[in-house]
Amino acid sequence: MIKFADEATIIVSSGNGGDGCIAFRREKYVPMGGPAGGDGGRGGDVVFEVRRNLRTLVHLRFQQTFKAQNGMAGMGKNRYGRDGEDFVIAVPPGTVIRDFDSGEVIKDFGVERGIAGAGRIGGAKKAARDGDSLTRWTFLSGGKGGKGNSHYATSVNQAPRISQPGKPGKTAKLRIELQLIGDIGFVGFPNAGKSSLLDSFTNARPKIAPYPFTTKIPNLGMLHIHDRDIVLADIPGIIEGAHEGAGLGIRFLKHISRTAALAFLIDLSDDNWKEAFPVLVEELSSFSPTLAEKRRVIIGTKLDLPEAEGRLSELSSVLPGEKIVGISVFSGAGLDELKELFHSMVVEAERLEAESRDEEDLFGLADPSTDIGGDIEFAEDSDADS
Ligand SMILES: Nc1nc2c(ncn2[C@@H]2O[C@H](COP(=O)(O)OP(=O)(O)OP(=O)(O)O)[C@@H](O)[C@H]2O)c(=O)[nH]1
Ligand SMILES: [Mg+2]
Repeated sequence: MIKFADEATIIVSSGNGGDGCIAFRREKYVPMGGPAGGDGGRGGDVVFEVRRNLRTLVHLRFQQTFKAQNGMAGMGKNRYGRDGEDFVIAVPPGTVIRDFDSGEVIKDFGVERGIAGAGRIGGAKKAARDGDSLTRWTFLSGGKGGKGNSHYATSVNQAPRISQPGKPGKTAKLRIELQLIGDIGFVGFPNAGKSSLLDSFTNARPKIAPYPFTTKIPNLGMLHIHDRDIVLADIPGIIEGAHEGAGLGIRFLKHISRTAALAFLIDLSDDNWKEAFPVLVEELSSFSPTLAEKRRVIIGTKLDLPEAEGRLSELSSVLPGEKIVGISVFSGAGLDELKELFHSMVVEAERLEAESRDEEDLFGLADPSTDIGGDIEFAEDSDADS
Protein backbone atom coordinates (compact mmCIF):
# COMPACT_ATOMS: atom_id res chain seq x y z
CA MET A 1 0.00 0.00 0.00
CA ILE A 2 1.38 3.37 -1.01
CA LYS A 3 1.70 5.99 1.64
CA PHE A 4 0.00 9.17 0.79
CA ALA A 5 1.96 12.14 2.07
CA ASP A 6 0.35 15.48 1.99
CA GLU A 7 3.04 17.47 3.71
CA ALA A 8 6.81 17.59 3.55
CA THR A 9 9.53 19.88 4.87
CA ILE A 10 12.52 20.45 2.67
CA ILE A 11 15.59 22.64 2.55
CA VAL A 12 16.62 23.89 -0.86
CA SER A 13 19.70 25.78 -1.96
CA SER A 14 20.70 27.29 -5.24
CA GLY A 15 24.28 26.88 -6.39
CA ASN A 16 27.10 29.28 -5.57
CA GLY A 17 28.59 31.24 -8.40
CA GLY A 18 32.09 30.17 -9.38
CA ASP A 19 34.97 32.52 -8.47
CA GLY A 20 36.61 34.66 -11.08
CA CYS A 21 40.16 33.65 -11.89
CA ILE A 22 43.46 35.51 -11.61
CA ALA A 23 45.76 34.44 -14.38
CA PHE A 24 48.15 35.92 -16.86
CA ARG A 25 48.98 35.05 -20.37
CA ARG A 26 52.34 33.36 -20.60
CA GLU A 27 54.04 34.07 -23.81
CA LYS A 28 57.58 33.26 -24.64
CA TYR A 29 59.76 36.38 -24.36
CA VAL A 30 56.86 38.42 -22.91
CA PRO A 31 57.37 38.79 -19.15
CA MET A 32 53.73 39.52 -18.20
CA GLY A 33 51.33 38.72 -21.02
CA GLY A 34 48.36 40.57 -19.63
CA PRO A 35 45.50 39.35 -17.44
CA ALA A 36 43.70 36.26 -18.69
CA GLY A 37 41.55 35.07 -15.77
CA GLY A 38 38.12 33.91 -16.92
CA ASP A 39 34.78 34.44 -15.17
CA GLY A 40 33.19 31.95 -12.82
CA GLY A 41 30.05 30.13 -13.91
CA ARG A 42 26.59 30.81 -12.53
CA GLY A 43 25.24 28.63 -9.76
CA GLY A 44 22.29 26.42 -10.67
CA ASP A 45 18.72 27.48 -9.84
CA VAL A 46 16.16 25.71 -7.71
CA VAL A 47 13.18 25.07 -9.94
CA PHE A 48 9.78 23.58 -9.16
CA GLU A 49 7.97 21.72 -11.84
CA VAL A 50 4.36 20.60 -11.69
CA ARG A 51 3.96 17.12 -13.08
CA ARG A 52 0.46 16.02 -13.77
CA ASN A 53 1.21 12.37 -13.20
CA LEU A 54 2.26 12.94 -9.59
CA ARG A 55 -0.30 12.65 -6.82
CA THR A 56 1.79 12.61 -3.68
CA LEU A 57 4.76 14.22 -1.97
CA VAL A 58 6.25 10.89 -0.98
CA HIS A 59 9.40 11.53 -3.00
CA LEU A 60 10.12 14.58 -0.84
CA ARG A 61 10.13 12.48 2.28
CA PHE A 62 13.02 10.23 1.38
CA GLN A 63 15.35 13.13 0.78
CA GLN A 64 14.90 16.48 2.44
CA THR A 65 17.77 18.66 1.31
CA PHE A 66 18.22 19.61 -2.29
CA LYS A 67 21.03 21.68 -3.70
CA ALA A 68 21.62 22.89 -7.20
CA GLN A 69 25.16 22.60 -8.54
CA ASN A 70 27.73 25.32 -7.93
CA GLY A 71 29.20 27.19 -10.85
CA MET A 72 32.80 26.28 -11.67
CA ALA A 73 35.59 28.76 -11.09
CA GLY A 74 36.94 30.65 -14.06
CA MET A 75 40.21 29.46 -15.54
CA GLY A 76 43.29 30.81 -17.22
CA LYS A 77 43.38 31.67 -20.89
CA ASN A 78 40.13 33.53 -20.33
CA ARG A 79 38.12 30.38 -20.02
CA TYR A 80 34.74 30.63 -18.30
CA GLY A 81 33.77 28.28 -15.52
CA ARG A 82 30.84 26.02 -16.40
CA ASP A 83 27.40 27.01 -15.05
CA GLY A 84 25.98 24.81 -12.30
CA GLU A 85 23.03 22.62 -13.19
CA ASP A 86 19.59 23.58 -11.94
CA PHE A 87 17.87 21.39 -9.42
CA VAL A 88 14.36 20.54 -10.51
CA ILE A 89 11.89 19.46 -7.87
CA ALA A 90 8.83 17.73 -9.26
CA VAL A 91 5.54 18.32 -7.45
CA PRO A 92 1.96 17.23 -8.11
CA PRO A 93 -0.83 19.63 -9.13
CA GLY A 94 -2.38 21.24 -6.08
CA THR A 95 0.94 21.83 -4.35
CA VAL A 96 1.33 24.82 -2.10
CA ILE A 97 4.78 26.02 -1.10
CA ARG A 98 5.13 27.88 2.17
CA ASP A 99 7.95 29.47 4.04
CA PHE A 100 8.63 27.08 6.90
CA ASP A 101 9.06 29.70 9.61
CA SER A 102 6.39 32.22 8.75
CA GLY A 103 3.96 29.84 7.11
CA GLU A 104 3.48 32.42 4.38
CA VAL A 105 2.44 31.11 0.98
CA ILE A 106 5.28 31.52 -1.50
CA LYS A 107 3.73 29.71 -4.41
CA ASP A 108 0.40 28.11 -4.97
CA PHE A 109 0.19 25.66 -7.82
CA GLY A 110 -3.40 24.95 -6.92
CA VAL A 111 -4.76 27.41 -9.46
CA GLU A 112 -4.24 24.68 -12.01
CA ARG A 113 -7.36 23.06 -10.73
CA GLY A 114 -8.26 19.57 -11.70
CA ILE A 115 -6.40 16.44 -10.98
CA ALA A 116 -8.13 15.25 -14.13
CA GLY A 117 -5.26 16.77 -15.99
CA ALA A 118 -4.92 18.13 -19.45
CA GLY A 119 -7.86 18.98 -21.57
CA ARG A 120 -9.76 20.84 -18.93
CA ILE A 121 -11.69 23.86 -19.91
CA GLY A 122 -10.33 27.10 -18.50
CA GLY A 123 -7.01 26.39 -16.82
CA ALA A 124 -4.96 24.92 -19.61
CA LYS A 125 -6.15 27.18 -22.39
CA LYS A 126 -5.89 30.26 -20.27
CA ALA A 127 -2.43 29.33 -19.09
CA ALA A 128 -1.26 28.90 -22.66
CA ARG A 129 -2.60 32.32 -23.48
CA ASP A 130 -0.78 33.88 -20.53
CA GLY A 131 2.43 32.18 -21.45
CA ASP A 132 2.50 31.31 -17.77
CA SER A 133 1.86 27.62 -17.65
CA LEU A 134 2.84 27.45 -13.97
CA THR A 135 4.38 24.12 -14.72
CA ARG A 136 7.97 25.31 -14.28
CA TRP A 137 8.87 27.98 -11.80
CA THR A 138 12.27 29.21 -10.68
CA PHE A 139 12.26 29.73 -6.95
CA LEU A 140 15.90 30.49 -6.08
CA SER A 141 18.33 31.68 -8.69
CA GLY A 142 21.91 30.59 -8.45
CA GLY A 143 24.67 32.98 -7.43
CA LYS A 144 26.35 34.94 -10.19
CA GLY A 145 29.82 33.94 -11.20
CA GLY A 146 32.66 36.31 -10.26
CA LYS A 147 34.61 38.25 -12.85
CA GLY A 148 38.10 37.17 -13.77
CA ASN A 149 41.01 39.57 -13.57
CA SER A 150 40.85 40.26 -17.29
CA HIS A 151 37.96 42.64 -16.50
CA TYR A 152 40.12 44.74 -14.22
CA ALA A 153 42.90 45.80 -16.52
CA THR A 154 43.15 49.57 -16.84
CA SER A 155 45.69 51.85 -18.47
CA VAL A 156 47.44 52.32 -15.14
CA ASN A 157 47.14 48.77 -13.92
CA GLN A 158 47.78 46.38 -16.72
CA ALA A 159 48.45 43.44 -14.50
CA PRO A 160 45.58 43.43 -11.98
CA ARG A 161 45.91 40.86 -9.26
CA ILE A 162 42.24 41.05 -8.39
CA SER A 163 39.24 39.02 -9.35
CA GLN A 164 35.73 38.78 -8.02
CA PRO A 165 34.48 35.90 -5.90
CA GLY A 166 31.30 34.15 -7.02
CA LYS A 167 28.08 35.17 -5.27
CA PRO A 168 26.78 32.59 -2.86
CA GLY A 169 23.57 30.73 -3.62
CA LYS A 170 20.49 31.09 -1.42
CA THR A 171 18.94 28.62 0.95
CA ALA A 172 15.36 28.33 2.12
CA LYS A 173 13.44 26.02 4.37
CA LEU A 174 10.03 25.23 2.96
CA ARG A 175 6.89 23.46 3.90
CA ILE A 176 5.35 21.77 0.93
CA GLU A 177 1.70 20.88 1.15
CA LEU A 178 -0.50 19.00 -1.20
CA GLN A 179 -4.13 19.77 -1.38
CA LEU A 180 -6.14 17.07 -3.00
CA ILE A 181 -8.21 18.70 -5.62
CA GLY A 182 -11.65 17.41 -6.33
CA ASP A 183 -14.45 18.90 -8.37
CA ILE A 184 -17.20 17.91 -6.00
CA GLY A 185 -16.69 17.24 -2.32
CA PHE A 186 -19.01 14.97 -0.33
CA VAL A 187 -19.96 16.05 3.15
CA GLY A 188 -22.29 14.28 5.51
CA PHE A 189 -22.77 12.66 8.85
CA PRO A 190 -21.01 9.34 9.26
CA ASN A 191 -22.89 6.48 7.62
CA ALA A 192 -24.80 8.81 5.29
CA GLY A 193 -23.73 6.84 2.23
CA LYS A 194 -20.87 9.03 0.92
CA SER A 195 -18.49 6.20 0.16
CA SER A 196 -21.33 4.18 -1.33
CA LEU A 197 -22.02 6.97 -3.78
CA LEU A 198 -18.33 7.25 -4.69
CA ASP A 199 -18.31 3.51 -5.20
CA SER A 200 -21.36 3.67 -7.43
CA PHE A 201 -20.20 6.60 -9.59
CA THR A 202 -16.49 5.86 -9.95
CA ASN A 203 -14.06 3.01 -10.03
CA ALA A 204 -12.67 3.96 -6.64
CA ARG A 205 -13.41 1.21 -4.14
CA PRO A 206 -13.63 2.85 -0.75
CA LYS A 207 -14.49 0.86 2.31
CA ILE A 208 -18.21 0.80 3.02
CA ALA A 209 -19.69 -0.43 6.28
CA PRO A 210 -22.81 0.03 8.40
CA TYR A 211 -21.03 1.86 11.18
CA PRO A 212 -19.81 5.45 11.58
CA PHE A 213 -16.30 6.63 10.67
CA THR A 214 -15.64 3.86 8.20
CA THR A 215 -13.79 6.37 6.07
CA LYS A 216 -10.69 7.65 7.84
CA ILE A 217 -9.01 9.53 5.02
CA PRO A 218 -10.25 11.21 1.86
CA ASN A 219 -10.89 9.10 -1.21
CA LEU A 220 -10.95 10.41 -4.72
CA GLY A 221 -12.74 8.91 -7.67
CA MET A 222 -13.29 9.90 -11.26
CA LEU A 223 -16.73 10.14 -12.78
CA HIS A 224 -16.78 10.10 -16.56
CA ILE A 225 -19.69 11.95 -18.03
CA HIS A 226 -20.27 13.72 -21.34
CA ASP A 227 -16.67 13.26 -22.40
CA ARG A 228 -15.15 14.71 -19.35
CA ASP A 229 -13.79 13.69 -15.98
CA ILE A 230 -15.21 14.96 -12.76
CA VAL A 231 -13.25 14.23 -9.61
CA LEU A 232 -15.39 13.30 -6.63
CA ALA A 233 -13.91 13.61 -3.17
CA ASP A 234 -15.30 11.49 -0.35
CA ILE A 235 -14.13 12.64 3.05
CA PRO A 236 -14.66 11.26 6.57
CA GLY A 237 -17.99 11.91 8.22
CA ILE A 238 -18.59 15.12 10.13
CA ILE A 239 -20.53 15.35 13.36
CA GLU A 240 -21.72 18.16 15.58
CA GLY A 241 -18.72 19.71 17.36
CA ALA A 242 -16.30 18.51 14.70
CA HIS A 243 -14.70 21.97 14.65
CA GLU A 244 -13.75 21.36 18.28
CA GLY A 245 -12.33 18.00 17.41
CA ALA A 246 -15.35 15.73 17.86
CA GLY A 247 -15.25 12.59 15.76
CA LEU A 248 -12.43 12.84 13.27
CA GLY A 249 -12.66 16.61 13.39
CA ILE A 250 -12.79 18.91 10.43
CA ARG A 251 -9.20 18.86 9.30
CA PHE A 252 -10.17 16.88 6.23
CA LEU A 253 -12.26 19.78 5.03
CA LYS A 254 -9.04 21.20 3.70
CA HIS A 255 -9.19 18.54 1.04
CA ILE A 256 -12.44 19.84 -0.36
CA SER A 257 -11.72 23.53 0.06
CA ARG A 258 -11.04 23.95 -3.65
CA THR A 259 -13.81 21.92 -5.10
CA ALA A 260 -16.17 23.58 -7.52
CA ALA A 261 -19.15 22.40 -5.52
CA LEU A 262 -20.22 20.40 -2.51
CA ALA A 263 -22.69 17.56 -2.17
CA PHE A 264 -24.38 17.25 1.21
CA LEU A 265 -25.49 13.69 1.80
CA ILE A 266 -28.35 13.15 4.19
CA ASP A 267 -29.46 9.69 5.26
CA LEU A 268 -33.24 9.87 4.97
CA SER A 269 -33.65 6.57 6.80
CA ASP A 270 -32.02 7.96 9.93
CA ASP A 271 -34.01 9.76 12.60
CA ASN A 272 -31.50 12.60 12.70
CA TRP A 273 -32.14 13.47 9.04
CA LYS A 274 -33.63 16.87 9.82
CA GLU A 275 -30.74 18.19 11.85
CA ALA A 276 -28.05 17.01 9.44
CA PHE A 277 -28.01 19.92 7.03
CA PRO A 278 -27.92 22.79 9.55
CA VAL A 279 -25.28 21.04 11.64
CA LEU A 280 -23.08 20.38 8.62
CA VAL A 281 -23.34 23.96 7.39
CA GLU A 282 -22.46 25.18 10.87
CA GLU A 283 -19.36 22.98 11.08
CA LEU A 284 -18.27 24.01 7.59
CA SER A 285 -18.67 27.71 8.36
CA SER A 286 -16.49 27.43 11.43
CA PHE A 287 -13.75 26.04 9.21
CA SER A 288 -14.14 28.52 6.40
CA PRO A 289 -17.06 30.76 5.46
CA THR A 290 -16.33 30.30 1.77
CA LEU A 291 -16.85 26.59 2.14
CA ALA A 292 -20.33 27.18 3.46
CA GLU A 293 -21.08 29.46 0.54
CA LYS A 294 -20.00 27.07 -2.17
CA ARG A 295 -22.46 25.99 -4.81
CA ARG A 296 -24.13 22.85 -3.52
CA VAL A 297 -26.62 20.08 -3.92
CA ILE A 298 -28.40 18.24 -1.15
CA ILE A 299 -28.74 14.53 -1.65
CA GLY A 300 -31.27 12.52 0.30
CA THR A 301 -29.88 8.97 0.44
CA LYS A 302 -31.22 5.45 1.00
CA LEU A 303 -34.57 6.16 -0.66
CA ASP A 304 -35.14 2.42 -0.91
CA LEU A 305 -35.59 2.04 2.84
CA PRO A 306 -39.13 2.29 4.26
CA GLU A 307 -38.09 4.84 6.91
CA ALA A 308 -37.15 7.27 4.13
CA GLU A 309 -40.67 7.46 2.82
CA GLY A 310 -42.11 10.95 2.52
CA ARG A 311 -38.95 12.55 3.87
CA LEU A 312 -37.59 13.70 0.54
CA SER A 313 -40.53 15.98 -0.13
CA GLU A 314 -40.46 17.15 3.47
CA LEU A 315 -36.78 18.02 3.04
CA SER A 316 -37.61 20.06 -0.05
CA SER A 317 -40.26 21.99 1.82
CA VAL A 318 -38.03 22.85 4.80
CA LEU A 319 -35.15 23.86 2.52
CA PRO A 320 -36.71 25.92 -0.24
CA GLY A 321 -34.23 27.32 -2.69
CA GLU A 322 -31.81 24.41 -2.34
CA LYS A 323 -31.15 21.89 -5.11
CA ILE A 324 -32.36 18.56 -3.74
CA VAL A 325 -32.10 15.10 -5.25
CA GLY A 326 -33.14 11.79 -3.75
CA ILE A 327 -31.11 8.67 -4.49
CA SER A 328 -30.60 5.06 -3.64
CA VAL A 329 -27.42 3.34 -4.67
CA PHE A 330 -29.25 0.06 -4.19
CA SER A 331 -32.28 0.68 -6.42
CA GLY A 332 -30.46 3.16 -8.67
CA ALA A 333 -33.14 5.78 -8.12
CA GLY A 334 -32.04 9.35 -8.88
CA LEU A 335 -28.49 8.39 -9.89
CA ASP A 336 -28.70 9.48 -13.53
CA GLU A 337 -30.26 12.76 -12.57
CA LEU A 338 -27.51 13.33 -9.99
CA LYS A 339 -24.75 12.64 -12.51
CA GLU A 340 -26.19 15.24 -14.85
CA LEU A 341 -26.45 17.68 -12.00
CA PHE A 342 -22.81 17.13 -10.97
CA HIS A 343 -21.81 17.75 -14.54
CA SER A 344 -23.74 20.97 -14.93
CA MET A 345 -22.56 22.29 -11.56
CA VAL A 346 -18.92 21.76 -12.45
CA VAL A 347 -19.26 23.24 -15.91
CA GLU A 348 -21.08 26.25 -14.51
CA ALA A 349 -18.46 26.77 -11.78
CA GLU A 350 -15.67 26.63 -14.33
CA ARG A 351 -17.39 29.12 -16.57
CA LEU A 352 -17.75 31.59 -13.71
CA GLU A 353 -14.20 30.96 -12.55
CA ALA A 354 -12.83 31.67 -16.01
CA GLU A 355 -14.93 34.81 -16.27
CA SER A 356 -13.81 36.18 -12.95
CA ARG A 357 -10.21 35.39 -13.75
CA ASP A 358 -10.49 37.33 -16.99
CA GLU A 359 -11.90 40.27 -15.04
CA GLU A 360 -9.14 40.10 -12.47
CA ASP A 361 -6.56 40.05 -15.20
CA LEU A 362 -8.14 43.11 -16.70
CA PHE A 363 -7.59 44.99 -13.48
CA GLY A 364 -4.29 43.34 -12.70
CA LEU A 365 -5.63 41.74 -9.55
CA ALA A 366 -4.85 38.14 -10.25
CA ASP A 367 -3.47 36.58 -7.13
CA PRO A 368 -3.64 32.83 -6.99
CA SER A 369 -2.47 32.51 -3.44
CA THR A 370 -4.95 31.60 -0.80
CA ASP A 371 -4.43 30.55 2.74
CA ILE A 372 -6.73 27.90 3.96
CA GLY A 373 -4.73 26.49 6.83
CA GLY A 374 -5.57 23.36 8.79
CA ASP A 375 -3.12 20.67 9.71
CA ILE A 376 -3.13 17.29 8.10
CA GLU A 377 -1.23 14.20 8.96
CA PHE A 378 -0.17 11.21 6.96
CA ALA A 379 -2.86 9.23 5.38
CA GLU A 380 -3.03 5.95 3.59
CA ASP A 381 -3.79 6.16 -0.06
CA SER A 382 -6.50 3.66 -0.67
CA ASP A 383 -6.32 4.24 -4.38
CA ALA A 384 -2.89 2.88 -4.97
CA ASP A 385 -3.20 2.71 -8.72
CA SER A 386 -3.12 6.45 -9.19
N1 LIG B 1 -30.41 0.66 1.95
C1 LIG B 1 -29.40 1.44 1.55
N2 LIG B 1 -28.26 1.44 2.25
C2 LIG B 1 -27.26 2.23 1.82
C3 LIG B 1 -27.39 3.08 0.70
N3 LIG B 1 -26.23 3.75 0.55
C4 LIG B 1 -25.41 3.35 1.54
N4 LIG B 1 -26.04 2.43 2.32
C5 LIG B 1 -25.46 1.74 3.48
O1 LIG B 1 -25.15 2.68 4.49
C6 LIG B 1 -23.99 2.25 5.23
C7 LIG B 1 -22.97 3.36 5.27
O2 LIG B 1 -22.50 3.60 3.95
P1 LIG B 1 -21.13 4.31 3.67
O3 LIG B 1 -21.10 4.56 2.20
O4 LIG B 1 -20.03 3.56 4.26
O5 LIG B 1 -21.35 5.66 4.46
P2 LIG B 1 -20.32 6.88 4.65
O6 LIG B 1 -21.12 8.12 4.57
O7 LIG B 1 -19.20 6.75 3.72
O8 LIG B 1 -19.87 6.63 6.13
P3 LIG B 1 -18.51 7.12 6.90
O9 LIG B 1 -17.37 6.76 6.04
O10 LIG B 1 -18.53 6.34 8.15
O11 LIG B 1 -18.66 8.57 7.12
C8 LIG B 1 -23.50 1.00 4.52
O12 LIG B 1 -23.96 -0.12 5.23
C9 LIG B 1 -24.15 1.07 3.16
O13 LIG B 1 -24.36 -0.20 2.59
C10 LIG B 1 -28.63 3.06 -0.02
O14 LIG B 1 -28.85 3.73 -1.03
N5 LIG B 1 -29.59 2.22 0.46
MG1 LIG C 1 -17.25 6.52 4.07
